[in-house]
Amino acid sequence: MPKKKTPTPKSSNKPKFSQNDYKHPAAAWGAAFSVGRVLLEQREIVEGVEAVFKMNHEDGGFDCPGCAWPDDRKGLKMDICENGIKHVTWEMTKKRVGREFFFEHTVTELLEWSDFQLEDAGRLTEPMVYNPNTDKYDPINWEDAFSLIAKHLKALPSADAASFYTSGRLSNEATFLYQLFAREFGTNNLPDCSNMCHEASGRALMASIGTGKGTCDLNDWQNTDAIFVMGVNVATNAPRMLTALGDGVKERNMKIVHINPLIEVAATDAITPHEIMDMLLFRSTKTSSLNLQPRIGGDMAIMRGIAKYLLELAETDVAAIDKAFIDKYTAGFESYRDVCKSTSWDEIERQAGVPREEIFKAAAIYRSAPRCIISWCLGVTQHEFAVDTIREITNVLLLRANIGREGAGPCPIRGHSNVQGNRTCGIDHRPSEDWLARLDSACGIRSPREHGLDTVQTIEAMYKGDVGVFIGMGGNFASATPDTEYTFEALRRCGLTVHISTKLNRSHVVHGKEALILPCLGRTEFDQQSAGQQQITVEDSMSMVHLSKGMRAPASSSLKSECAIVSGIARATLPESKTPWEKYTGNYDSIRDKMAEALVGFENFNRRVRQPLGFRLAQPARELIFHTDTGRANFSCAPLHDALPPPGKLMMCTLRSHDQFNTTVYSGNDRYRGVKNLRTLLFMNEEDMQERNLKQFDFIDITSFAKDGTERTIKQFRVVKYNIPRGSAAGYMPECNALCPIGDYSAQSDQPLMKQVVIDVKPSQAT
Ligand SMILES: Nc1nc2c(c(=O)[nH]1)N[C@H]1C(S)=C(S)[C@@H](COP(=O)(O)OP(=O)(O)OC[C@H]3O[C@@H](n4cnc5c(=O)[nH]c(N)nc54)[C@H](O)[C@@H]3O)O[C@H]1N2
Ligand SMILES: Nc1nc2c(c(=O)[nH]1)N[C@H]1C(S)=C(S)[C@@H](COP(=O)(O)OP(=O)(O)OC[C@H]3O[C@@H](n4cnc5c(=O)[nH]c(N)nc54)[C@H](O)[C@@H]3O)O[C@H]1N2
Ligand SMILES: [Mo]
Repeated sequence: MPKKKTPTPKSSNKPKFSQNDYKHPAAAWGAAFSVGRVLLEQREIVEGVEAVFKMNHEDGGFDCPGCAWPDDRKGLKMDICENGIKHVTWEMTKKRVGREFFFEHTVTELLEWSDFQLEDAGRLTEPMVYNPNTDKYDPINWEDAFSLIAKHLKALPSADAASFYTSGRLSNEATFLYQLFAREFGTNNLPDCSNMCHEASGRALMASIGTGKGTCDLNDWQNTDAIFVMGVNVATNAPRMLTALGDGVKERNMKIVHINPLIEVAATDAITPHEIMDMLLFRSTKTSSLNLQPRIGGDMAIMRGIAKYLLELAETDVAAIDKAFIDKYTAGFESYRDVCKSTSWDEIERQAGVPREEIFKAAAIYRSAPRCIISWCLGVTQHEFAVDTIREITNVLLLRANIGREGAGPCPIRGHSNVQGNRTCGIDHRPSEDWLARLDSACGIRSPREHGLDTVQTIEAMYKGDVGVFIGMGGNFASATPDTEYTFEALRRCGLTVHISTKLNRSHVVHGKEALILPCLGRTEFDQQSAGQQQITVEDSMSMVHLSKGMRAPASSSLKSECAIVSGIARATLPESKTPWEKYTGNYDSIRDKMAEALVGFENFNRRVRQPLGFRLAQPARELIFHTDTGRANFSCAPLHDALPPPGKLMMCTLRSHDQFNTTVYSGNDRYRGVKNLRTLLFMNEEDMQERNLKQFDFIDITSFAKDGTERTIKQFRVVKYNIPRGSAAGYMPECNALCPIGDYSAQSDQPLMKQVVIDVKPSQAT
């Protein structure tokens, strides 16, 4: 069997590490202290606090660049969170990475730095170009940088030999220009972070209800009777959701069912940070009615169990399912009922890893709730059969008409602050004909029709030499993607890599033969253009589009906005272009006027987005209009898939610690899981440890087993005992990405299997 060895990834381990049980509610004072520390370390205590008060507010301010949870912008609550504050202060740091920095450090030297050290160096201040003679980055002026990109792009054998990556931070306006440029240049190669994130949600919901997005808004969250929280670490990754959970329990006795192999802190109790009295009195709210702890990948079995319970119950309790709704609005119910009937309880229990009595309890809560929302995030999406699982979630919702009315519906919790808007505005490697035709007629271009490359396909194409120019608009492609060594090699084979970034990261030091770093404005900063100060727009997880306006002086006078950078590249590459790039850059209203023509739902964009709360994009499924093949909401009837790891092996998921934002690592701590100063770890069930003769904190080597038979090993990690089902294990991204095989992506969603890695663990050999 071929073996691949990957070196131990860099970590930000400090010598004194530890782990204890965390016994306090989520948010609360620990959150406040943790914020204080980050503010202090970034030396931003005064400005940081000021910025936070402006963030997410109805009367202006900037949209929090953290997660995509909608803002409660009614001015009543200061709906901010610890991690949002960390995120903003991280961007506002006073530290700078200018030409002196690059003069002092070779790229080879920087490669040895940890992810934390690279980003902590500070904000990038001027465009830099790689010099192979000195192995250092040298300053370059903007026009020369644009010309270098144009030279490489024009020399390619075809437009499809370039790939244009997006991270979900980009504004709607920058996104629109970016995809317009890529398509005018001649390719649909528009991979993005959502290819690793919620691609499965989009495809499942599209097939089931004819929209790629969830149907809920914040009002629904404030008016529901039960919420299922599947595979989300709420207190860390969507902390403002704690407000909705806490308020629901306090105000309406709302039921909350958590489905997660790990009992995350929000699955016990929480103090919402804006409730000052609760904070002062340490008054917490119990934010869980029931915790189910499935094995990794056991979610579909749980949903199937709930459906089976309801269908069995419906024989005596006619109100258990809503037959009138099913008859009027759905298709495929009979087949689904048959599938549920033929799936045995034994099989459901075996796949879920949860006894049927527990599933009955969840089903009973679901049955008793007049209105229910099911929400999910990566714990559901990053699996082989995620599309089937999300369709099963929708099946369960359809059985009780939990869609198209207040307080009910499917609700994917999106990741990056504008990842949903990016897709709406055209970051899609598989655009539909209708979408392209409308773009073409609005913009006077002829877009290519052939589908483009997604994230994994881009890596494979770079590795094979089919893609020679990589442009990353935000993000950290080298670290965020699977199969670290393979991806590094793929990037190094490119003729040119370009990164438009705010901070130094791994993708700048793992580069192509030629390489550029182009520094851009952050969301907190003024964006001054010829027509004055500009605002951008974003779309949150619940389809609300609103304005965001920077309020601080830029980190350096040489920074450009993302819109200006795209325009600069476009002007240099397409000198004959009829697109008014300069006009667009001068005044973003002119971009929005064009978007109003090109995008469905953006009519009168400039006017509507200036309403105090912005506007909500129409959701046909919410109005019970289903743009599916049948014109109805479709039940699916997939068989239950095998979620068990092979005998003797473990199933590993990769996840985030509390002190990181994707590849941005703020510290080695994971407060709610009780971990200090340790990131190169693997959480394991105690009995699985004993079986392998492992004690707490022992050094281990972890080997993953790919579908194609290849193996990858990371060394000198430490094992940490954790409350996780037997057979399941968890480690951090991006340290564990070296274990995610490039070829192991879902056949349904094309997403890399970042929560479904078959591994085994051995004590490390003495070194
Ligand atoms: N502070 C902070 N906020 C963030 C981010 C961040 O890194 N930091 N990232 C943003 C982005 S881009 C995204 S996509 C989201 C990510 O938000 P999450 O999806 O919460 O991210 P992860 O840390 O990957 O956590 C996955 C959760 O799924 C659980 N899980 C793992 N496997 C399974 C399974 O098989 N079934 C179930 N039911 N659960 C499982 C894990 O225990 C964990 O609680 O957060 C966004 N918000
Ligand atoms: N193993 C494993 N891997 C994963 C995941 C997982 O759960 N497990 N999750 C996946 C998911 S859900 C996602 S979304 C991806 C994230 O993938 P990416 O979006 O590619 O990565 P980030 O870490 O969010 O990007 C951080 C960098 O963005 C740049 N940046 C920050 N703000 C701005 C800005 O305003 N403008 C610009 N231009 N740049 C900016 C900074 O330079 C910073 O270093 O990772 C994926 N990778
Ligand atoms: Mo994400």
